[in-house]
Amino acid sequence: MLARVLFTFLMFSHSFLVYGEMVLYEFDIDTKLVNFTGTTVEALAIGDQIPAPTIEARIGDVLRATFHNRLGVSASVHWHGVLLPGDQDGVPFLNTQPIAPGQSFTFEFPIIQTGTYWYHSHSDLQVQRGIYGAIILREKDQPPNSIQDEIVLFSDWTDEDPGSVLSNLKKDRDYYAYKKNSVQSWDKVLANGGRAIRNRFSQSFTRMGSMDLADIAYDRFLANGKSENKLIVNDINAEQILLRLINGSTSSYFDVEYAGGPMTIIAADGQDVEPIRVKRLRMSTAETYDVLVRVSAEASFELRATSFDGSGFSSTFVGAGDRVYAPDVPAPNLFLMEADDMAMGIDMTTTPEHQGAAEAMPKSDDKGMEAAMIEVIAHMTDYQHLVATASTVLPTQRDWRQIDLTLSGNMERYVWSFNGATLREDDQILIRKGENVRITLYNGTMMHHPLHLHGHFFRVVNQHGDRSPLKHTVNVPPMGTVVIEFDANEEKDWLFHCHNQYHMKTGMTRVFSYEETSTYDADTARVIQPYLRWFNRSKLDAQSNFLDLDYSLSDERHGFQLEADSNFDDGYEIEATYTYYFSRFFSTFTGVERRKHEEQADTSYAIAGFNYTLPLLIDSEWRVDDEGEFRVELESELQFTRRLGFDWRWNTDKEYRYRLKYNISKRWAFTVNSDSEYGNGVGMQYLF
Ligand SMILES: [Cu+2]
Repeated sequence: MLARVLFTFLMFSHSFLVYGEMVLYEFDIDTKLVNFTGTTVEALAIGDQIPAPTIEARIGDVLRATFHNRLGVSASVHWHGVLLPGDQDGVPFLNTQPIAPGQSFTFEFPIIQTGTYWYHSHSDLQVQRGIYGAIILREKDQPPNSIQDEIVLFSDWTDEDPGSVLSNLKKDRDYYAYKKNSVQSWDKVLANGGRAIRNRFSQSFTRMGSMDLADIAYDRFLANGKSENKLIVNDINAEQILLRLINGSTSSYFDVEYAGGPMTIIAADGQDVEPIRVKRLRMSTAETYDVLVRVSAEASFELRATSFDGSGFSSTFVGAGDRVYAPDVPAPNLFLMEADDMAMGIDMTTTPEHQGAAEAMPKSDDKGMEAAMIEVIAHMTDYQHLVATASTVLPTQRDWRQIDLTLSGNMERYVWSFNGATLREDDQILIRKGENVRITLYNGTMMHHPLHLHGHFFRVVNQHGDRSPLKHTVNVPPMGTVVIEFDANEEKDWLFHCHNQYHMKTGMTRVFSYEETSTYDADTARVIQPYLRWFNRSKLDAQSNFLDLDYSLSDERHGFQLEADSNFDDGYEIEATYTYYFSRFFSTFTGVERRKHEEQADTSYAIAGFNYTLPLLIDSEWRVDDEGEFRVELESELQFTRRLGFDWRWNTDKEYRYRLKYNISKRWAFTVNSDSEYGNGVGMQYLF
């Protein structure tokens, strides 16, 4: 169905805004067939466009936007970074009702800020399917001779249904690493030499596991909905234009570089900052940056946004002349990268030195460039260089509330959380209107997390003290600590979450509630978080010497497992257990086992015990049965190459199973095994 787009201005004279205008938008939210890869698939679109049409308004205007949901499922629209009344924020169930199928919703709020922002669905994983667009909020009066500005909205695309992406991540953390050929196997560790080997041992010994940049293998990276995008420079004599960069991806970070020379950052997350010149800019998911770039009548300069795992990029060519390409950004070498490097923002793949001052001098008549700008930052990966244009110090003489949040997760089971608890388990953080809130964010995981607070700007405390920049989204690198502070000047309830949609939906979310005015209902956590549900992670092993079915159903905290194996002759073993996961490293279980060994008769036992991950990432199971028999079992696996792996298990009853596995796809593998009970054999393994 074609979407209707209505765009009118009305004078707004008799109301509370004496100088503003009512800006009206009206869109359908509907499905749309797209073909980004050669395959046609069904996506979701606002106004029949991906990205959605750009919404523009000026400070003092009232924005009234109506959305008609033509989908068979409910939808929502959140205004990312826009300050507005809570009931317009668009988080379903928390502060705005979802737009039910066939229903419409009209948002209406005054515009009280300027800058580059974006809007997107906050329902399910609809962002991944196309429901995102740009917002430009301008000054009341456009300054004379103002420079041409253009949106460049980056995103990531997979032909696969995002719900199935998440189920696959729940089955195996390396599900997409296999597809991307980025499995961190031992052949690569060895090829990278001594330091990589030391890293691997220390990461296994400390049980941290290896560094991970991106969980998902994307089919395309897009800029304004295209792999290759063109921007026309209107004025042939123009020397520079303003690019409003938006990372509207679902879970990608981009390294952005411009072929026409350093970009001058003048705003971050819609807020003005002192201009700085940057050769390569790391953009976390959901951040925006306004940058000035040089243009030329003779050249078409490439703006390249490379996914920071090196798996692909989008190109935007600015201008109409001969093409000038941005350099390739080498894929980072995860084997040589240690957590400290990432926490400090040092990227081992780039030259750490800044460019020489002479080379970096502003071209000819870039007036107004300050001395500080002579320096060009080679690769900006954190916020140390951002300086607000005025003091951002919070009101003095107020109470401070200190909140400590550890970003936590279990990559193996793909559960993400704060302080070890998902939203469903620990939902609210209470604050009071009129206090200053300081949050110390410590990232205890091996991934980056882009954290976003609704309804407020926070200061990201950096070396510039009083002039620490204001942002709405902040990256916390692996093992890194970031301190943010905000003025609690709102009411009711606001979401705080990782903007990696797959992390948000699996638990890394909290609600900031103003004590006196909160309307939060604990039951809503379940509804906000539909992906905190049961996931299946199972394996079938059909071997010449036995058949083994390993079936597991779990949510973030509980698991039910059924393991059955048999040689269909004189031996079998069936074990049914319930597991409670306390942490990444520790879980307890209880259940029943029935087994028969060769000549012996069938016997059944009740069993109970715990699992604990030992250094070198060896899983240990300590169990006792109702006859007082005690058993310890150890198991682990080694990935030699992308396809070739080895796993083993051994227990104190002298039972063992060794298996060599050769993956022909992520789900199917040839296996050769040796089992103490069933002897030797060959067969196939299937992951489902
Ligand atoms: Cu995250």
